[in-house]
Amino acid sequence: MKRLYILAAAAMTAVSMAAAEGEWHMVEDFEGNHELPELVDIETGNQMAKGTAYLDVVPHNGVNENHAMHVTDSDLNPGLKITLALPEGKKLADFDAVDFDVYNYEMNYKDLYVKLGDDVLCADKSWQEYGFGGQEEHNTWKHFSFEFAANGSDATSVVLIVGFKYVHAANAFALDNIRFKELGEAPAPPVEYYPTRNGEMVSGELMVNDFQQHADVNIQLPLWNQNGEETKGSSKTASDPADAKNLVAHFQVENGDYNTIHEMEVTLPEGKTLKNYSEVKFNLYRHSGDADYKQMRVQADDELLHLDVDDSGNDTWINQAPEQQWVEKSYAIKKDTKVGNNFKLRLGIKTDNGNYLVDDVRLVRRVATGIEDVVADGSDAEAAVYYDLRGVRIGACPSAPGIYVRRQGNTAVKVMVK
Ligand SMILES: [Ca+2]
Ligand SMILES: [Ca+2]
Repeated sequence: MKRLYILAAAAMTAVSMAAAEGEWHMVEDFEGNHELPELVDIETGNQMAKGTAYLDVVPHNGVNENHAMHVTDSDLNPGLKITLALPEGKKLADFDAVDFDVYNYEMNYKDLYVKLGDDVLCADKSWQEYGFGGQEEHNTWKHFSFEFAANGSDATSVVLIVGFKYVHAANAFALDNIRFKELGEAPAPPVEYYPTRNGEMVSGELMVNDFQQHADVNIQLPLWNQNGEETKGSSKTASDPADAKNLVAHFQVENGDYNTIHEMEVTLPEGKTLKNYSEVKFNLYRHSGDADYKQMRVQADDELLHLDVDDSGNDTWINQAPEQQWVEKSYAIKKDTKVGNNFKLRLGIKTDNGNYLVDDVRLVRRVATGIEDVVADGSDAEAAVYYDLRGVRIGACPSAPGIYVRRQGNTAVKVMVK
């Protein structure tokens, strides 16, 4: 099959526009004012009679004056219970992970326990995984991080308990740098856009540009200014509001110059020129807010194919289409067009305030539709050629009864076969 080419950078794969990982927010670093946490038994949740939680200076990451919450002299299973105010304007539902640092003074082989609100995030896990080992981990900081199921809670504060099981040590641990991670936007699944049909002939229409070859949204598309000046506005591939797998050209401009429209390079199938086609067709979708009553311009290279004008040739500004629905636009190509096999097709609404989509630019194959066409399409051929009244070539002298057109050289006559 002969292919028609649109000169444009075609992305090979549809890439998902994955959102960035959510941001971490420091919720408690124990450097400012804060309430003293409760010391609780992690088994029972009850306040502990024995033990102390106090603000201490514990150097961290080269900061000698760093403060952390220090737990000493407790009974078994001590946990720090802290009510955390979430960042201003945020609620629990905005977060899906919590992390913090723990300093081990002299605990040996102890398992971490973490509870956030009603959710136990860490319990009965081995110290190798979540906790501290022997002497080699005395006087060291460790970082722990837990995801939690995003819940719909509108709460602006939440209770966190961090503790250790079976702690006997007089000098247990210190807690610092409690952070919450904001939900990252869910990565968008990659869209499988439809394959391009550019160059294909369907129902007598040659697909010139369906924009599918770009295989992604936000690909910049060429524009053209009718006065040869700098173009105003932008045209990019976008997803069809009516069909996410369909890519379209999205033109947008504010304070535009009325003279900037789309441009696409077209190479017709071998041996064809523009006069082999009778119409330019494309689909138009006006977004809500696209300025109404503007002029449509369609041209091939420097040859104007269409401009909205009245019978006297004066410019007219008409409603091009209803908002928010696809409408097919169609513009005739004159038979005597001089445009060749390769040209730049320029089309669009001349507007100062545009927000519209174009898709499926195609050319309708010209067919001889009657005697007039047959005659006008005369050639130097010497042999008689017959056509039916629809302009379809019959070949040899027809045998079926009917009226035909016989063309010989540049002369055509109606003949009747009885
Ligand atoms: Ca600190
Ligand atoms: Ca398309």
